[in-house]
Amino acid sequence: MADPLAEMFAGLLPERLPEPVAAEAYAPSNIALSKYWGKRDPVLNLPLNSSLSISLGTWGTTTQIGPSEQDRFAFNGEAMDLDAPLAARAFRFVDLFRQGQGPALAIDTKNTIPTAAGLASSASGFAALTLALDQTFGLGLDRGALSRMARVGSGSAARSLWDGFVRWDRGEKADGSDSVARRLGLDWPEFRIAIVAVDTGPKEQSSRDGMGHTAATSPLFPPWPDRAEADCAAVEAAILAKDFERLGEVAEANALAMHATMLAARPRLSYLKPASWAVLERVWAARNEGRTIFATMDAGANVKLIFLEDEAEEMAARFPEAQIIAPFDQAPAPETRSRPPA
Ligand code: 2P0
Repeated sequence: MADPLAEMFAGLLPERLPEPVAAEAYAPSNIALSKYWGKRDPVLNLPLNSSLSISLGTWGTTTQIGPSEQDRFAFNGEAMDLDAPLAARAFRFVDLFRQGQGPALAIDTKNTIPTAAGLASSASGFAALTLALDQTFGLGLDRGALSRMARVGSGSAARSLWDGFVRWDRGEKADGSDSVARRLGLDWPEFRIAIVAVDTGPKEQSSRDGMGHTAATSPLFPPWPDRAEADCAAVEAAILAKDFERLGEVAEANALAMHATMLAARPRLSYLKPASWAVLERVWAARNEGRTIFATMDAGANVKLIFLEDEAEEMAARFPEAQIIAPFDQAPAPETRSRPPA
């Protein structure tokens, strides 16, 4: 088989797909504390470095799939044209599952992330779609296999198959079979994440294009993969030791280093806007005043703050505009992650 993606999915799926049944699945969005930025294989969507995230509890995507006379796609309750970018991308992924066998499917997907938070949702979207496809065909695949599949839809989706802290291992193998995510076996109930939404409009460039452009043109990119790998190990160690200061320091430095690679790209890629920098200045001022609050930023202008519950009052006073998430309080029980509809 010449197509490595078809080969990968054929290796994970049964030869004949069962008839689809109605199914529903939920997956949370996630924020990386140590970032994925750059691919070692753009076809299998394999990362240059490992990354580690925190899942966002009830902020995510619920996807229903059922048999249909023809393919249909609805997003947040509105039917979409199948050649609209979102629907087309979703069905390209569905076609990897269908392997040319083609039972028509109706997909209805809804985000539970407040729109004003301005968070991208490809991570929870592809994770929920993968879980729902597993259910609709009654496959019962293990989470590792589902994580590898979701990764093909969007890299960060590999991490959205679990609650809590999740590490996506870079892996070494050319076929990507060891590039898989797993949950760290530790809860941190006091851990908080706050979203400071400074710009909820469309972003300058998709993450996928931005990553490719940075890797291809930024003179600061070559040292990034090794640095990011070391940061990921340091973030994991800090979480396992529940050393919040160490975690915050490395996570913030890692995000800034990623943005530095983008700023040095030619031409420059600047997701951060003046309002983002203003939030960062407030975070650094808070730290100078002894507060234990750190920042991280992704491929967009919004700033995410991390802190522990004992800083909640200070946080609310200093960042009244922030939306605060308690990822371990709000996490639905694992058995509710993927279920047939009532
Ligand atoms: C992350 N981001 O680790 C990093 C930090 C954005 C900045 O993963 O090309 O949409 O679909 O694999 O997953 C966003 O990139 O990229 C992302 P593709 P994806 O969260």
